[in-house]
Amino acid sequence: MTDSNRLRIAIQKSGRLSKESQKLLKGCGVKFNVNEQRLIAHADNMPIDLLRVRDDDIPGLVMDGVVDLGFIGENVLEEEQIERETLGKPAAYNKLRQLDFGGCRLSLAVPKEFSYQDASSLEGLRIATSYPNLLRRYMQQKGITYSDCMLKGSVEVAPRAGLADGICDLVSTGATLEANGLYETDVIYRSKACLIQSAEQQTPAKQALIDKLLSRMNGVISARE
Ligand code: PRT
Ligand code: ZN
Repeated sequence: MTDSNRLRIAIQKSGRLSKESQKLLKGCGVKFNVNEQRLIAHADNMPIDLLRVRDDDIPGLVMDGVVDLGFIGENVLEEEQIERETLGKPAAYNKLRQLDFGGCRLSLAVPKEFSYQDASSLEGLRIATSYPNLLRRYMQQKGITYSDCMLKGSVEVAPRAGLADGICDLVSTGATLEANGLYETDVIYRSKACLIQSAEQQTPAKQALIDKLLSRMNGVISARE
């Protein structure tokens, strides 16, 4: 049984957001030790439990009210929100703040040989992506018809493998696109990590703890700007 008096915070178990999320919480004075084998880490000095999960699970855990707070990339958050709205599942949350890590962009990219003039050059292409909802939203705004090819990984090799004409994937330095003979044509979404809270009513004690953490977080982040 989980103790509902303790604040539950979901963080990525391992990956690009994991270390920075833990560092930020520690900077806010939360004392905890992570055991790599364990799903939950209990804070020693505050009534806080950290749930260590795949990043893709974090928006749903917050939107379903299973956890109170979550550290997540805006790209994953918004993709899941559109997905849930389409399926009629709970999709509400409050964004407490954007964070100063996890920066990247979701971009369209095509092979070097492809001649691109503007977004209409993408008409009729098959595009490989792990973000079908954000891609659809962008293409609808531009009035472009396309087909998609859903891949959870190795998106950047899809054109060379003959699975797709182009891709829609996350980019930070651009080295992965370059290494795969692709170039970026359209930035469709700019993302950073953010802290979100469940839309459910909190007890006064839990809300006071959330407010305290947020105020400390604002201090930590502005001190490192
Ligand atoms: O295991 P789990 O499901 O939790 O992790 P994951 O593998 O799904 O995610 P992870 O850890 O790779 O990324 C987590 C979050 O970090 C993403 O959702 C983004 O919000 C953020 N982020 C920031 C990035 C990048 N930068 C990034 N560069 N996520 C992925 N990439 C990948 C991109 O997919 C591509 O393969 O890095 C490659 C491109 O990088 P460059 O530098 O070559 O352009
Ligand atoms: Zn993931």
